[in-house]
Amino acid sequence: MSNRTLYLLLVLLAAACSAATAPSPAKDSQAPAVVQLPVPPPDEAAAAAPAPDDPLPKPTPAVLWSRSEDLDGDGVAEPVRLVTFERFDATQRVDNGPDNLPIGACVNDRGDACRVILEVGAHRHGFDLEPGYFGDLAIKIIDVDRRDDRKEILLRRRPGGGEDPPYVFAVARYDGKTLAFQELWHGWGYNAGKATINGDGRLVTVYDECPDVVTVAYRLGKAGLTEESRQSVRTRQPQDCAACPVVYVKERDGMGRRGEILRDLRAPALARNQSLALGLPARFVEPRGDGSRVTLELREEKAETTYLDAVTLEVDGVHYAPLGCSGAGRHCLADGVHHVMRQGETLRLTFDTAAWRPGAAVRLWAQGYYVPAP
Ligand SMILES: [Ca+2]
Ligand SMILES: [Ca+2]
Repeated sequence: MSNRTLYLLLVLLAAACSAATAPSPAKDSQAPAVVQLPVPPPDEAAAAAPAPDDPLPKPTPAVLWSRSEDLDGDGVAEPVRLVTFERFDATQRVDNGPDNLPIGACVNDRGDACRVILEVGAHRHGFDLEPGYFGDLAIKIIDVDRRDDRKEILLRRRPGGGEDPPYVFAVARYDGKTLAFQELWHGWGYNAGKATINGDGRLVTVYDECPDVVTVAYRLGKAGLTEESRQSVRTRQPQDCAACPVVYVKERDGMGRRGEILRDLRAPALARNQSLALGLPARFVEPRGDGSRVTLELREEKAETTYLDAVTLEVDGVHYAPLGCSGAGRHCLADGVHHVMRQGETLRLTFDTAAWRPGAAVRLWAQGYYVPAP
């Protein structure tokens, strides 16, 4: 018999004896009968009666960035940190600019978001990064208005699930009592997005959405940044832009834009099979019976006409045709018969695939071309 079994047996015997021999005293009116119990070996004592406040080791966040800055203008510097409990790939992408943190992508089992926490003193604000090849995060202290004593924090992120995604900005402010976090509007366009300040209380973002450039000016006030103006100026001819149908995937909370397909294939002679990696599959692959379902849309948003010969979805190396395609069909088979999409038109496609395996790559393939329409 082990020590443990012996101990439990003795406890049970002691309890049974006390119940059988002693009339139960009214609780709290009398001191309870003291029963001597054998003391179990120390390791078993811990297992049998864990202390209720037994502290579990707390995970320590990784510090991605830290500074000491007087943000609220009271003459005392606040500790400012960006921390995370996630793991990051520290490979720095050269196209992400010199001021970004060395974060190539965040790595986690969920595969749909990485949580980062901005700390100013005891105040915290958590926000998500979209992991992926283009995932990015940059942070710096800025002074939007040199005439006040305060400083602000500019954060730049880049959704990693698409291809050549834009840069997305947010501004955090600390007034000594609260930490406010404000997302700014962002446009689209390959690698688009710049934010500038010159200390006069304004912050300006510029997005090159070829053929137009969108400039948004904000003014800093008590309630944060308020949009002051938004201008869209045509700077190039549509036929000079790399345009093509935009790919959206059906996610839990709507359609998520993922990039473009048939990029740069702007003439019949350039027709070929081209693919777009669809990152963050955890967001859009729906379990369905023994398999999975993916729903996506191709939208012709620009002044052009797309000629789509065939579309397939590749999951884990296997190509799937859209539902409703059995052999021939305008966008089902690469046979020179095209599905034609004009500006404003959408083609919704559903794919039933084998069960998705976490970590498997998902890629959309399209055969075809487009013709710009000025
Ligand atoms: Ca301060
Ligand atoms: Ca200031």
